[in-house]
Amino acid sequence: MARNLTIGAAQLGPIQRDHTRADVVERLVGLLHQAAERGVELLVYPELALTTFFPRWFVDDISEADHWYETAMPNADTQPLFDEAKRLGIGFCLGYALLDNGHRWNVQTLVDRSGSIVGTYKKVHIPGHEHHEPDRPFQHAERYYFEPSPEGFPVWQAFGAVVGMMICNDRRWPETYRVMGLQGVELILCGYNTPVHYVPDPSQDALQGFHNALVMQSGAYQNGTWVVGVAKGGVEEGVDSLGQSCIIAPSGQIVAQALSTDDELISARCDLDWCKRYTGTLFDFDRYRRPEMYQRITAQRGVEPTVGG
Ligand code: ING
Repeated sequence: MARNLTIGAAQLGPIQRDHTRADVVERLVGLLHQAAERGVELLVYPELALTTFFPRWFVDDISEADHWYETAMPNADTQPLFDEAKRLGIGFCLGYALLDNGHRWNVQTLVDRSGSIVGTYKKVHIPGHEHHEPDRPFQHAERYYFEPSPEGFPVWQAFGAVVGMMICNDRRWPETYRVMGLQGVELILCGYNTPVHYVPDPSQDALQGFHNALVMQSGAYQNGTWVVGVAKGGVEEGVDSLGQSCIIAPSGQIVAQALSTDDELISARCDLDWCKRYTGTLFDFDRYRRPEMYQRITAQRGVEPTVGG
């Protein structure tokens, strides 16, 4: 018997610096209405879905950036989204910057169909740099603006599934998926902002779409889980970002993909029982994994050469 959940990915086009939260929430609600017409039960928005990707600018005094962070969720600006989603009976996942007791986090909050908060995930793998790098065409100072999560990768029971979350750069790391896979995850929700131009190595620019699909399809297949990747794409404050939001089955196949780099809804009817075809066979972890052979994975961070010199 199939356990179906209709999932939507609400890709966003750019959010410019002078766009207000109210402007953005109007766009989010517009996508929510499209989702309702398609029978979507869970709608996933991108990373930092309420503001422009502000880590592209450096400010010497970080308190000058406080206005980019939410201090509560919901709040006055997002309440219309919470109200409308609840009225329609649609759950959602929303990425934003959170300033909480002096701590700065890059987060996604999952809300169920009755409007209750299921949980908030904090980004674990914070990419980019800590300090101003004036020679760059644009900054990626996430390591200045956000602390790395100390909470790891929890999963939650919601939407009749075991649900986990990850944010942008997290999707490039196999450990992200595996830690959730070891908790029986069936659905991983991921928002991202991926500049097409990778400043440290421009040879990767042409591969951004390939790498995006590569990591999420591999993570889905190797852990027998659905993965939903949702972009904020297009040209934001002069920086071109990848679209290509997609919904990926536990087989690793892409079942829906965005065609634009703008506000665009994609959706799919996802059979959660599809996961078992993988986790119950060739990826039966309990039967086939050899954790005693993987000790380096948690014992060390960087490479420790064992040969050569
Ligand atoms: N963005 C990037 C990603 O993994 C990154 C990482 C860092 C891109 C530096 C470009 C430059 O797609 C986020 N938001 O994690």
